[in-house]
Amino acid sequence: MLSRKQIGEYKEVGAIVVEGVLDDGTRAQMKKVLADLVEGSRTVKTHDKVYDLEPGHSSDEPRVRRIKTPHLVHPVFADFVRSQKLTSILRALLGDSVRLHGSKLNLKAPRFGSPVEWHQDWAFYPHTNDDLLAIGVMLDDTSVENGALYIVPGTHLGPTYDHHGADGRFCGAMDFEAAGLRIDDAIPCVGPAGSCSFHHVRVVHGSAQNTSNRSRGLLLYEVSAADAFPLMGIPDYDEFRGRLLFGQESIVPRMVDCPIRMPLPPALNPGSIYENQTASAKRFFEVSEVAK
Ligand SMILES: O=C(O)CCC(=O)C(=O)O
Repeated sequence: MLSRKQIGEYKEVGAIVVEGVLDDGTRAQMKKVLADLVEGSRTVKTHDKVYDLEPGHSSDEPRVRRIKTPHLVHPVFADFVRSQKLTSILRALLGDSVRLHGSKLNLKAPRFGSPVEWHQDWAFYPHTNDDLLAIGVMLDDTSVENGALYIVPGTHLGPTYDHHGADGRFCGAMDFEAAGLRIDDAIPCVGPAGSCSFHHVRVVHGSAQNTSNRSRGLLLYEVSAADAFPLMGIPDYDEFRGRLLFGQESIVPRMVDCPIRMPLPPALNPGSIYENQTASAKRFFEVSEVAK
């Protein structure tokens, strides 16, 4: 499924986009499940185990920002991450044994879908080695206008930046300018619906508000080499084991020397990244009145 060139690009840039990974039938099924979930949010008043809500959400006008852990919400999302096409790509990028770390589905509805401030996933969940990545499954045609994910090439080989701009507490966002990064260097992960982006756990990324009249659904799976162990611990070992996608489990963590900052003290506003980032002293992406 992946050429040598694509694997080389992933290693050098820190991200690639592969078209045609999700078939139209499964995508239609996912969109239907999603539409039903959004409809079901009319009775939901505040963030819960399934829903993360946009500001202004109401029963008359449901505004859902994220479906949390979709692989636990509906089998269509649990099955796809184990599909043959996807696992063959993961094998090429992460090796023969791979575990699911987590999943989320960020919606970005037309006009008001929220931005996600610049960050590195590694700042949220450091492991004993950095063979981790996030898969972004594009449920819609994705362009700059409807809020594509931007990455800064090569940053997966650099420092782990401070994500503690809330009086020293973790806030899930970094100071892009203080880090010496330039917006002009960032590149969008765009593609037709059914494409998948694969971004390294240490690459700097973020995305703007959806300013178009088209939705932008991005189904994210976070995955790791099976011998990468989370430094924040394993609350439930049986649950951890159950997330092995393929290959062999191991109790021998592989350690590599790479820069780590712990997400501690924990976020003032716990919950999703959107909530964590509200405590950040600085914001880089604009939010229009309609989205406030
Ligand atoms: O939905 C997006 O555009 C960005 C998602 C992301 O980086 C995250 O949720 O960690």
